[in-house]
Amino acid sequence: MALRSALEQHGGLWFGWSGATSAEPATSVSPVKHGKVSYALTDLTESERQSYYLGFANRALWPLMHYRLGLTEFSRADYAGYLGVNRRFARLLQPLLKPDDVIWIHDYHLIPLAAELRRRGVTNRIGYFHHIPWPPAEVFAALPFSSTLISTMTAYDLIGMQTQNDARNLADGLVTLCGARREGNRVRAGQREAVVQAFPIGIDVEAFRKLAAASVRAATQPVRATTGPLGGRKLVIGVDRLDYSKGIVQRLEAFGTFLRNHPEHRGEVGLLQIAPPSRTDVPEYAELDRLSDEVAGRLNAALGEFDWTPIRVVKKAYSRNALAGLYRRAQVALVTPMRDGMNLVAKEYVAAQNPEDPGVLILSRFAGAAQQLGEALIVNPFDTHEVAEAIRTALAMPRSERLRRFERLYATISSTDIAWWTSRYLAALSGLDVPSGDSVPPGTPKLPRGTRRSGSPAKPARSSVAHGQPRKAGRDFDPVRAKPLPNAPSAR
Ligand code: GDG
Repeated sequence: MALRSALEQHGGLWFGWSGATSAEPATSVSPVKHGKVSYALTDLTESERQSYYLGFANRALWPLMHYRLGLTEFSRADYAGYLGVNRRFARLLQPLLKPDDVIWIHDYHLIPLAAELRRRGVTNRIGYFHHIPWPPAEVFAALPFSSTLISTMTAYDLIGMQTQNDARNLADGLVTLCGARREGNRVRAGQREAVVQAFPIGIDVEAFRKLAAASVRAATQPVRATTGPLGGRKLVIGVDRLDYSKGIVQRLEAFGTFLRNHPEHRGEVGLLQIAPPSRTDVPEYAELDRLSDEVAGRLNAALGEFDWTPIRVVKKAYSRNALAGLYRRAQVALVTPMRDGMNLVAKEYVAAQNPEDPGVLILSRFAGAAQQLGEALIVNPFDTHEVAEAIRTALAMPRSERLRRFERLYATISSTDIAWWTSRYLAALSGLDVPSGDSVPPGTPKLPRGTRRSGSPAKPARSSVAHGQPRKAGRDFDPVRAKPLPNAPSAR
């Protein structure tokens, strides 16, 4: 979604896997134009899907990047498939490139693509963005051929990571595993030099805020349905692809511990976990599917009543509209991945809140988002007791404190929204110096429309960053004194 808006704005060519398989590998690809964007899609063969996508990308790189060595399944055949598909993509893409094209490559499925393009003589500027964590060099080194694979990163001019921690880990890896030299955020290897920098991804805050408010106003079906049977009950929400990195099973256990330790909350609150299945062909995901059912079933049987089910796990995808309304309806969001590149659900939950009566975000310290969203209740997802206590604290939090935290969080997500991310990354990819950092840029924080800062007239929010220009320092903002306008929406 982030890339679609960037491409529609600037125009360009989208190249990638169609998501389908065909019997023979394609030898060429013909772009199809829709508006300002051309799409060049290619199928994989079934054997490429198995080795490249399900195998190396999702059973080796995904767990490794999420620090899960125990789940990392390496096979030489899968690695060969991964390199082969990247080589074929380079062959298909090269004839479509124009000399002044800027090339933006996305995520861990395509790490060696720039190196393959360079081998074919492509000299354009090429950037890479890595959506998931990058582990410390000692963890990455456990992957066979780790030095060869990481060395292909030096074919990029710009490498974008979600956090400074990830950028540091990658730069360390390039130094220790392939003898690169580092100077500030530049890494040199042979004739090449790459900038390695954090670009924390954001969301379209304003659009999501509107979607959530409209969804609750219109009482869309899932919102109505969770409001009905829950009656006056409070709602704790979790939304994640069914993936072991998201900590869903540990979260269910923590909710059970909360109800055991605080029986006065039984019957008063329910956890709704939306968990659309993903990568169902990968055995580790099938096991997670089974385990999450087992844990939810066990806890519901032990703690539930005939008229109250403490945990609902729904394994299907809902519309974005419904999701936005549910976020706004929920008093608490549990975003507790064991490790996550960023986690957009955390940002969506904040964007969706009613500014007059906001809910509380509980956030894992191991989500990239925790580097920016320090006013959430930050927890260690490995500590069931700590998460259980955070649920209690969130449910009991006075409105004044919820407002104070929410205003800071909202200011952060809106000043580092998707337009900020795109413009910063594109500026850096065009060779401009962009200030480093995954914290809020200095400047006046934005608040949801309808909220007015104490002592200052209501005025329209300033637009986000301009390419690499330092922002002017804003006046200090005291969120405790902030007062919403009387006509701000109040319905949850
Ligand atoms: C990777 C990195 C990084 C979820 N359920 C439904 C649904 N969703 C949407 C959410 C959110 C997105 O999917 C999930 O984004 P996350 O960021 O939480 O996680 P990943 O899918 O693992 O994404 C992650 C991200 O890339 C971006 O760089 O933040 O760390 O792992 O937008 O709302 N959407 C709909 N129905 C659902 O049931 N419509």
